Amino acid sequence: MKRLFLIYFLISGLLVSYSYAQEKIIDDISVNFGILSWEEIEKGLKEKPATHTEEFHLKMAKAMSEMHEGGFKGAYHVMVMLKNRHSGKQIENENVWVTTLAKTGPEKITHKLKSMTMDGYSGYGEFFKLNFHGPYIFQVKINLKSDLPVGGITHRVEFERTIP
Ligand SMILES: [Cu+2]
Repeated sequence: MKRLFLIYFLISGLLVSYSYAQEKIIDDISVNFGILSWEEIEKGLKEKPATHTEEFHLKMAKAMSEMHEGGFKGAYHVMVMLKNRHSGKQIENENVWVTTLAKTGPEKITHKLKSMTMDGYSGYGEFFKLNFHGPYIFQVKINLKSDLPVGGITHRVEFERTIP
């Protein structure tokens, strides 16, 4: 999902390694995971677009800032996108949860993600208030209504990020 990758890069305007969108495959489901801080979203909102690309940043930053009842200082926008690995078809309207585990402190947060669309892509997202710096584990739990593409109903995959 090159486009998603691009969104995260463009909004931040900087190379922020933890905000890379990353893909993992679990049971033939392609899971794309991304995270972006509220500060970076706000930075994107302050851009004065001079080019089409910058206009696109601003549009995406605005869309993200208004999602899930709005973001706030200290929050991180967590985003998951699902596709059938074989058909490439987006997997929409399913149940997705993310649990964040801080490695440097006693913090464990679980949110059920809400449906979201960005630039034609459907996904799942929510703002998480993360209180620690350093390494975090993001456990993604996916419950599909049917067991398609393959495997059981519940699928789990983990991502790791270092929160600066
Ligand atoms: Cu969102």
